[in-house]
Amino acid sequence: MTRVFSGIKPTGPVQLGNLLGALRHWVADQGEADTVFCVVDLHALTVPQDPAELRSRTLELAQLLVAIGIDPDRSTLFVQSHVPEHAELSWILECTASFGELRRMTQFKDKSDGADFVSAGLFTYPALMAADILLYDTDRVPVGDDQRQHLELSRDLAIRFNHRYGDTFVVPEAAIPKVGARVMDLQQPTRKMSKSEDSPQGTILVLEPLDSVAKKIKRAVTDNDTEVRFDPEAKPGVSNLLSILGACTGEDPATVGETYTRYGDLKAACAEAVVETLRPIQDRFAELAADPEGTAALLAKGAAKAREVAVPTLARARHNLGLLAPH
Ligand code: ATP
Ligand code: LTN
Repeated sequence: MTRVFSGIKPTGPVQLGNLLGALRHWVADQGEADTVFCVVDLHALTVPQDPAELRSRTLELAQLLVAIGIDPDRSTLFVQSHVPEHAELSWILECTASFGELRRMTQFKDKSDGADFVSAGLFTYPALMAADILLYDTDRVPVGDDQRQHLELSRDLAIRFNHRYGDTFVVPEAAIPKVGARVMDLQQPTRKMSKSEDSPQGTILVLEPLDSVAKKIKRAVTDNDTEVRFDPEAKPGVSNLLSILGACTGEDPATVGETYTRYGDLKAACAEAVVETLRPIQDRFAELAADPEGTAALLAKGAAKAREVAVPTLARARHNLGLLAPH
C-alpha cells in the first residue's frame, strides 16, 4: 500500500492556506493509502518559541487535525519529538546534505532575511524534514507549493544516500494540489498566507469566529480594474479569491471566474464557501478541546505505532553507514 507522510508545525493558529493546500488532502488520502501525520514540534524550535505556548499549541494542533477529519484509527497521528529517531536521522542527513544546497533553500532565505537571531536549526531544517519523510518509507508527501524545494532536496538526499551506502530509503514524491496550493494573504496578495506572520487582516484562521472570516474576505484587497478574471500575475487579489472559492467548492478557478462579473458577488460567494467549510470543523474542535487527556492518549498510541516503522528504518541506515551496532 502506498505510504503517505506529512507534517505541520505548531507555530501558530492554523490558517486557511494550511487547510486548503495540505490538510484536507491528508484527510482525503485516508483509506486510499497508509497515512502518517505528524505535528512537527522540533521544526517549530527553529525560531524562538514560548515554552508554555508551544506545549499548548502542540496539543491543540493535534485536536484540530482530528477535528478536520484525521482519524487516529485509520492514520498514524503523532508528535515528532515523541519519536526520537527523527532527530537522530536528521543528524545523519545533515552529514549527507551539502552546505551549498541548504544555503539555496528559499524558505531559509525568506525566514533568515532581517531576523535578529538566525538559529543553526533554521539552516539545517530541511535535513530534519527529510528525516521525517524517509523514516517512514514514504511514497507520497501532500504539501502546499512552498514545500516543493524541500521535497526536491529530500529526494536528492535519499538518492545520494542510497548511491553511497546501498539501497536504504524510498525516494518520495511531492503531491501538490492543482487548486489551493498557494493561498495568498488577503491584504498583500503577492505574499503567501502564513500562520506565523503578523498579518491579522490578511490571514483567515480555521478557528476564528465566522462573522470575522466573512468580514475579512469582504475587505480583501482586489485589483485596480473591475473585471473578474483568473490571472494570478495581473490580478493577484481577485485570483486569490477565485482560488479559495474553487478550492472550497471543488471547481476550477478560471471557470469560477466566468460566473461572476462584480467583485462584491465574488466576495460574497467566497465568504459563504469558506464559512461553510470551517463551520463543521469548529463544531467538532469544540468537542475535542474538552478532552485533552483523550488527545494525549491517542498521541501516545500514535507515537508507538510510528516507532514500529521508524526504528527499523533507522537501524537500516545506521547499519549501511557503518555505525557499530551496540551490543
Ligand atoms: P509558518 O508561517 O510558521 O511558516 P505555515 O502557515 O507556512 O507556517 P506550515 O506548518 O509550515 O505552515 O505548513 C503546513 C502545510 O501547509 C504545508 O504543507 C504547507 O505547504 C501548507 N501551507 C502553508 N501555507 C500555505 C498557503 N498559504 N497556501 C497553501 N498551502 C500552505
Ligand atoms: N517544512 C514543512 C513542515 C514539515 C513537513 C515535514 C511537511 C516538516 N516535516 C515532512 C511534509 C513532510 C513546512 O514548513 N510546511
